[in-house]
Amino acid sequence: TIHRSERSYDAIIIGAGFSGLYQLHKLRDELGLNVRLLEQGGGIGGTWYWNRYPGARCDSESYYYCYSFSKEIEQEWEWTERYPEHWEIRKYLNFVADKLDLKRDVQLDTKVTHARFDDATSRWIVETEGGETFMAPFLITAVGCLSTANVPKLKGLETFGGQWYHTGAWPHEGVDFTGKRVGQIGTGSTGIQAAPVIAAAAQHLTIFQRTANYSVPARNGPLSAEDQRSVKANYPEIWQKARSGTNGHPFDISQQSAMSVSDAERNVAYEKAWQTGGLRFRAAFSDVLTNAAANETASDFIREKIREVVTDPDVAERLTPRDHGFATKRPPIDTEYFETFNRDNVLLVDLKTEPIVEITKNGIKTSAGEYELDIIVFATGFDALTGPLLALNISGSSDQPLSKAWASGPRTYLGLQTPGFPNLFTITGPGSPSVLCNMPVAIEQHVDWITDCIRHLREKDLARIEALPDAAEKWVEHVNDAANATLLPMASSSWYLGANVPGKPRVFMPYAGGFARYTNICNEVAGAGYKGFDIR
Ligand code: NA7
Repeated sequence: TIHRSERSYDAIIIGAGFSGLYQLHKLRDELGLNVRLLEQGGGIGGTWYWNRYPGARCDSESYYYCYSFSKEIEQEWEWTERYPEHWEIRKYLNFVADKLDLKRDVQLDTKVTHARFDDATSRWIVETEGGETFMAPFLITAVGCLSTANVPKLKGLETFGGQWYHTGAWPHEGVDFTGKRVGQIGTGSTGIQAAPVIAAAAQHLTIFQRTANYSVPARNGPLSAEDQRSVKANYPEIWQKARSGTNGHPFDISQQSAMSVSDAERNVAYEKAWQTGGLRFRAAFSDVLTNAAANETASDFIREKIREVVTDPDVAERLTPRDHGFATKRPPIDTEYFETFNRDNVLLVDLKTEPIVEITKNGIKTSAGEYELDIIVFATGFDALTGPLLALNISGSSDQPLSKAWASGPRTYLGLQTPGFPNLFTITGPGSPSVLCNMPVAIEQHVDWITDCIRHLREKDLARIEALPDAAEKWVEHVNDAANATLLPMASSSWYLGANVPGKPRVFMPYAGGFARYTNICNEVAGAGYKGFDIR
């Protein structure tokens, strides 16, 4: 049955963040396609539409956490701080969308509930919560990697008498912490950003920590006019550097092994990197992420810093990470995180020694007793990478559900396509390097590749492209090999492995072989007529 509301397009994009907006621009303005972008939020911004928790800020530096495809945008836009806060990123994306007149093809408040590939017509049929149906030969997901909130299923949460919030779905009107007793669960990147800001506003903050974490000072601050000028004059080199490295950040990683220098020299290098701050700390030596002994030197340096900053030795001890090496989980960066534990109104609860028993009407009960709270903040992360895709209820050729194809972990080719799901492209999908990269640089590469691929198909009058099972098999193997060449799979509680979500298959999901290497592989595949894909 054909519904009156059924509408046909050349391509449907899901998600209006960095990925979806750029993909819309490329397909519409370069290929001349008729495109509809569906977005569940009430505004554009993707992840940054939802992540408005106190202290929410990007860990990539503002001058390169942005698009590189337009010189005009690059020159016109002015960032205010070294790291952009959530509102500034939304403002930027709105600026870009207005400039390129993207919003007329973006449909907000539209949640996709199902997407099904119709073999007979080689088209995707997309259904929304509002009962609309959209059809297009190409479906492109731009749903992000860290967009499906993970709220732990704690006994009694429904009985809690106060308010609770997940950081990734923060109320737009904000939360007033004045005079409140707040409990925060989680000490990942998000919790580490939020805690100092909440502590400053609330009457009292109790931080419930399961795994102690490393963090490096962000050293945030305003950008001077001089900084702006110099960045704008040097963008070609900045982007060139970002694209030719391992992680899409335009800074050099030292060529020197941490094990090739004396203890004193090593400390000088780490101290300098500590003062520089942010994700650049990792770049102090070449082998921090590949050599366990080298990694231990970085870990030790930070452990020592924690002991220096935190005045109560017992609290410092509980804050000291021991069960994983620095940056084997995504390394947080902070503004006065460890200092926060020196405040009189902040208490650390170590869930390794006193696990949560249940949530009560009055607060959180651990094995050691009850903590009375007015507000609980879940900084408990996301069902990363696969979560947002599985939530779309995608079924491919022969009605095969994606959940079944990925039952034992995601299996993609290049992170961009999955066998059995023709004409479906997954921007920043599992098996791509995106989450280990400065995201916009990775996104632009994915989108450019997808656009070239669709251009190729249309020029050759081809209707269908599908990753071959064998190519995906080999890619998954390569993703595993690349991960095993690093220390990253060793952090057993990492979301890279899906370990933060109970019951999720433990598979190392991101491609850790390096961004430049990944780009070369993608280009080779395309250059060889889309090797590893079945094209009809
Ligand atoms: P993360 O990095 O996944 O951190 C989540 C935190 O929440 C982490 O400390 C977890 O402890 C903790 N957590 C998760 N579930 C529970 C339960 N059930 N009980 C207690 N504590 C729990 O998420 P973020 O939002 O901080 O950051 C996500 C990414 O966003 C980040 O990596 C950047 O790329 C941007 P655990 O370590 O698992 O023991």
